[in-house]
Amino acid sequence: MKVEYSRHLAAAIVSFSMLAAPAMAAETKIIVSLLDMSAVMGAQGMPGRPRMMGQPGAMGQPGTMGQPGTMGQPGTMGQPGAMGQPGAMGQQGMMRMGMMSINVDKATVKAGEVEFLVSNQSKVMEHEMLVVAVSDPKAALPYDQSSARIPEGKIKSLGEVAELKPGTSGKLELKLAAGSYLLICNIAGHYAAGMVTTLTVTP
Ligand SMILES: [Cu+2]
Repeated sequence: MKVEYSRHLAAAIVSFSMLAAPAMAAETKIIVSLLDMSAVMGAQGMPGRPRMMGQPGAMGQPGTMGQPGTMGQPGTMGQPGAMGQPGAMGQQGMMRMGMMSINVDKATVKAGEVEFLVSNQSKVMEHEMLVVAVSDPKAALPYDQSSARIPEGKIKSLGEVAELKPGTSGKLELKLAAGSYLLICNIAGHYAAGMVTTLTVTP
């Protein structure tokens, strides 16, 4: 009986230590959040962006942004249809400063299999995520003003989670070599509105 007990105890210790150990040989996972103001306002007090919409009068009508679904209705943004139209973005400092964004839970990962778990946290808008290999992450990507998009033929896109509806999510697995990458949303106007972030892959 004593032997039996010890064996169970040993098994318990082994399984506990496996639980406690860092995930072995598991591929790297990156949690990617696609955000706009509807996402931010929907999650009151979201860490990192508490005051973005807190400026009185910034949106013309304080309070209207707190109600899900108000974005995208003509007039509530102060400029009917301003979002997504080429040229409308970037003329207001606030819009440039994170009106839309891509957040990652880690900005540096090791080379190898990487799984992107992408969730569109918008309440009202489609977003997507492209993984673009770049030589210089600080250099601007080629940009087509007329469509307000990155011409995808002129960049090295490795893959994407395309056109996620509000509140939905998707996955993308890539084998990434060491180097610099950008994650972008290439829905019209969204890159210019801030939907770009850097991912560094180390050897
Ligand atoms: Cu987007």
